[in-house]
Amino acid sequence: MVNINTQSLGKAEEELDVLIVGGGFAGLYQLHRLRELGFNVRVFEAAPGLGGVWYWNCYPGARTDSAGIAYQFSDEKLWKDWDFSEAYPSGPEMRAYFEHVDQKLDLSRDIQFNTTVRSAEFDEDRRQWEVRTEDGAITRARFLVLCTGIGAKPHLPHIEGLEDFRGKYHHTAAWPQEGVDLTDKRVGVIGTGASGVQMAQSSAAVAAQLTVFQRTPNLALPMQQRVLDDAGKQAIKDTAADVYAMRAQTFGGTEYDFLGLASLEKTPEELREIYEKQWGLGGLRIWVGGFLDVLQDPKANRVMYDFWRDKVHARINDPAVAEKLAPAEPPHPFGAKRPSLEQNYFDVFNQDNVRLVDLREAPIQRATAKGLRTADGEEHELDVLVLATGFDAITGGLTAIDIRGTGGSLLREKWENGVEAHLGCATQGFPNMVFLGGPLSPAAFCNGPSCAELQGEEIVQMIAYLREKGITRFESTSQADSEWRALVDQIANTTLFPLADSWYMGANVPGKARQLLSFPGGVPVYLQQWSDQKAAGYSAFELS
Ligand code: N01
Repeated sequence: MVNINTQSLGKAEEELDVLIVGGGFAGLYQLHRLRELGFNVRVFEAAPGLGGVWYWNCYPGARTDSAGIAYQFSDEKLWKDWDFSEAYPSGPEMRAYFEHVDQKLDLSRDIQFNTTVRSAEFDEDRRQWEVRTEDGAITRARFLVLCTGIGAKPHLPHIEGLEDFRGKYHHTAAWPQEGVDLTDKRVGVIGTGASGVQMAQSSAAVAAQLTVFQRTPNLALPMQQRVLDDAGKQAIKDTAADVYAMRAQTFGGTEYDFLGLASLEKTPEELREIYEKQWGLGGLRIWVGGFLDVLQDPKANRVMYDFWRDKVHARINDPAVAEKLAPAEPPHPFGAKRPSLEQNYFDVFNQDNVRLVDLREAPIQRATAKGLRTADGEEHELDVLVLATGFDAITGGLTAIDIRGTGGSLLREKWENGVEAHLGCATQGFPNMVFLGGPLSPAAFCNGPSCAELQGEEIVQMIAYLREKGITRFESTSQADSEWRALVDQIANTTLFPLADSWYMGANVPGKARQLLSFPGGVPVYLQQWSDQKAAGYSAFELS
């Protein structure tokens, strides 16, 4: 459709049908499928390797919180000769998986690594995006497909005096690729989200002293990790096709779905039995595979919280520490912040070399040459400080790029007071541009590879439709964008998500607009909306 110019990679102006930003699950799916359909397509990836978050988040102990059976592509030629060694794969194994995918699908030949996109500007006359990379090269593409994911931009809180600290400090998402030796070191971890929980587990095993700086307890759930023997690996293959078919039909694009709507219709004994069973199965099941009212009704939520709290208290020797990790009053409704999966997170606080500092009691005052000083006057001496402080999640990867749409308007300015985006994939003023796993899509509530494929396939189909009809420009409308946002808000307000200060709500980054940033209606409802759009010839978009 667009003239192909085969000049050397990125150095001169180059014209593509589709330019994809990001080489994680979503970007790779786009590359593979669009190439299959004959589009001239390329991926720009900032890292030297594949995997997106799995490349950057190489901190010790990183692993998936989704079972490997669902956390991979559904293409049989990829899974039939691939095995994870554990039910929940480690970071290094995820990286090996991406190499396997690359080898099977021959992806790298169309991926430009070490290429950070700085800006993108829509050229109305040519109906193309003009994309500039860090090295100054310009690439033109009819369609810009942004696959930057939910965790592309680390959140680094301001800590007074950090430059004075004589030890090393690293954010978990910018962990040195060569690793950091924590053996016999005094390690401090700020943050108790998924990254902090995993860092705490891995550091506690080797550090001379681990200090966990907790602002909000993590209502973490048992992973129930297990090593997969040959029979376990075969069982995964035997059920793979069914699992992949199921992903489009379950709320979170996972291998299970909610058990029912109303936990409170069960007797306490029945409910306990169900929760015990789910606890034993492990994973996020008890959260997005339990009862819907737990996420909607404060009473049902409290029953769940109390069940969780009893379990945690039973594992911690010191009642005062137990109370900080699992307080009598919930810090927020259960599940309104993303629960992490833990293996021995709570147990490490029984070790002599592990200490919990409650930042609600004594906030961090400043960094010193030796460590961190808290408001109670104590100086916590450290050799390594780990910033497990999360991300400017969901929107950060997009707003970090200077994206200028019609009339030179900047995406980051447009979204300053909140995001409006039709189907969570496109927004008025930014023609021929889509984002995957972005704001107002199911992203945060959807198993990554599932939505990379399910939302991704909708995007592929739409681009193919445009080509078939000879349409060279599409744009969302203000009306479609605001109606979609209203739908997200309306569903959100039936849930308890807005009650927590989470990254789901944009509340973890000071100054960021507060709104539920992911579509909370579940994958099937989301896909139905796409299907309606498709049937109507994508009529909510302006096509020309
Ligand atoms: O980030 P987070 P994350 N002073 O935002 C604390 C995915 N992920 O990287 O809760 C002190 O959850 C902050 O405290 P509070 C997954 O979807 C997945 O851990 O705001 N503390 C919080 O405890 C996950 O949900 C995996 O009070 C400060 C922590 O830092 C998402 O990415 C692994 C602070 C940040 O937690 C994000 O997870 C990793 C400050 N100034 C990530 N600022 C797996 O699947 C922040 N905090 C395994």
